[in-house]
Amino acid sequence: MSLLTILEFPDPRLRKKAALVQTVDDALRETLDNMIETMYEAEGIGLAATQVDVHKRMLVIDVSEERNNPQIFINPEITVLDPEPLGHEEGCLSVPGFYELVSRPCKVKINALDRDGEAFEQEAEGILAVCIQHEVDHLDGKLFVDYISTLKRQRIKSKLEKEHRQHKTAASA
Ligand code: QAP
Ligand code: CO
Repeated sequence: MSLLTILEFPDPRLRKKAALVQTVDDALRETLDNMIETMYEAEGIGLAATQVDVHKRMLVIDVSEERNNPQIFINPEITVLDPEPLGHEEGCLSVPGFYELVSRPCKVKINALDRDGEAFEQEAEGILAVCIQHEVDHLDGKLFVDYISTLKRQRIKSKLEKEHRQHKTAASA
């Protein structure tokens, strides 16, 4: 297994729309395993393929306390079961160090394929519902910062751009 590089906002590649997965094969499973390893190493609860510059509709999530329940969703489709807004403080491995309150439907159903390419259906509430909606947004080129004010988003963008410049300078010094 190997760690993948996580793209950071405002990288334009985070805005690409991911394509449907046509076949679930060993190569795809290897990428998914690398995504799970990358998510654990970065101490995240969710990671979408878009974030590692793979523009296929798949994502990994582990919202368990013990960090031993990785879930894979290939070609996920969300149906809202209860539109009642649930407000949750969100962060993102692609927006490191920033957290903002975002409201989303509180209960959803997900239809997806598992690592064997078998279709399954799952209902989600609470943090899992938030996380799945956040990750599926990535596959459509959307980030949680798109839900906050332009001013806040601009501030986050400037701070991360400054960090990225400093890292580049440090690397070449
Ligand atoms: C999406 O986000 C999410 O800034 C997954 O320094 C987040 O795993 C869904 C992370 C919150 C629901 C609620 C962020 C790690 C992880 C950071 C993540 C950081 C280190 C974010
Ligand atoms: Co994210």
